[in-house]
Amino acid sequence: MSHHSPNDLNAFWMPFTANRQFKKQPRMFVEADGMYYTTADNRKVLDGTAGLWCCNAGHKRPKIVEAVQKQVAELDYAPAFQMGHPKAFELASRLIDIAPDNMEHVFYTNSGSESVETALKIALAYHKARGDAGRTRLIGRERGYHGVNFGGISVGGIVNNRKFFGSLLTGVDHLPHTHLPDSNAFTRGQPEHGAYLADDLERIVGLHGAETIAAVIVEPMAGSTGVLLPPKGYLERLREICTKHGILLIFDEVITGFGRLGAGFGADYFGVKPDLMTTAKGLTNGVIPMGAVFATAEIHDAFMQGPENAIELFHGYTYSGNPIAAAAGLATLDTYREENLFERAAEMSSYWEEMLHGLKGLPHVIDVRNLGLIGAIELEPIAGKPTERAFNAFLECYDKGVLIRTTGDIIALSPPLIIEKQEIDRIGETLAKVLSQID
Ligand code: PXG
Repeated sequence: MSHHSPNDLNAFWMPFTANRQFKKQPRMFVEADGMYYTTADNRKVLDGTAGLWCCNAGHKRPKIVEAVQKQVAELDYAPAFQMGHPKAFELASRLIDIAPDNMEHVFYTNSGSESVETALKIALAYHKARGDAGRTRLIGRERGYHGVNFGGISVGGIVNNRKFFGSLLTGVDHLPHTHLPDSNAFTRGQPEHGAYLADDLERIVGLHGAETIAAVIVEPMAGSTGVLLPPKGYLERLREICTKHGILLIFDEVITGFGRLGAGFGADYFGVKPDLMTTAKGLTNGVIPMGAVFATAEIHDAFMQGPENAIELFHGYTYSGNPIAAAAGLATLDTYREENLFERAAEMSSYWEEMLHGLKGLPHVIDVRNLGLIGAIELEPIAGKPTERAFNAFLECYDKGVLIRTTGDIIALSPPLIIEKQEIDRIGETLAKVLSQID
């Protein structure tokens, strides 16, 4: 098959990309299959990142391809409001089957960012529906990533994602992040130190009054900021304090959902139950945009009052529960189950951990972190040139046929859950070579 690259790249303003650098030296994928991308210059690139943490079953999976093809030819679109179609209901039931057991309802969105906005709005409206309308504050965390819409960047804590965009939501406060390199560097799995950081929520409650706080939102494991793991006991403590004060706990599981940690969801892996859970990405294996917010019966039922013909929640999207996305979601769940991919991720995680921690001692490496099929290698930044060292590692790895992600000077890895041991070896060998070569 031949692939033509367009010779004018100017019109497309690319997201979260160094546009001018990219357009001078474009990196184009034209095909994908299993663990590998094919580039426009016909090279195979091993996918060390599952696309952007989303293609958990790998690429071009036959069931998913077929389901999408079939669905688009059968029912392309059905109105999302006041009308339904069977697959959206079937998928919701299937999602509830695999979700933590306190989750009983699903609200569809089209992305992680929309799932976050949806969960924050549900939290606010829930308290109002119960006559507790004074609870309007939202608490996020430093270095948190909750997508790029206004609610998400307000509760989020990544400085560059916030500081260019005005005053954001009011009534937001932040917990401290959980990165303690002095005590936790090179820990395998969850770090020992830092559970006390959750107690900062008590300080925030003391400052504002619990009766003003609607919800706390955190990633059970912070991905985008460079893989910051929850210290042992930290999430349990957050849960305890939220429950004590009637504050809803939202887990943003956009990355940790659908097997990434070797369990269905982060909530399962850590054994801590949130009140709301935001997901996207792995829900459809990244194939069709779709997100879902999971809610407890208690939250859902608080809305189900008043006249039966009245709308209970004034929220939703044209593409909520879109038929093609729902078909992709169903086939994705089939694929995860038939191949036991969540269990597989758990089984592979110790081999994965060995590979990552084998990189300790290489030039520039100041920390290695891992959990499930996630890994991070933190590099010492080049003095005066933050991000440059990691970005060079990214370019070198790409040349050598391995796709990695970088954020700041942190390399983040999150391969499809179908990865084989020799592919883990290949990632390790490539990183070792590149880290020894680059400045
Ligand atoms: N919440 C979390 C926890 C996320 O990780 C979003 C919300 C937003 O999802 P959407 O679908 O709106 O992008 C995310 C997305 C990276 C990377 O390389 C991470 C994300 C997206 C793109 C790149 O770290 N996370």
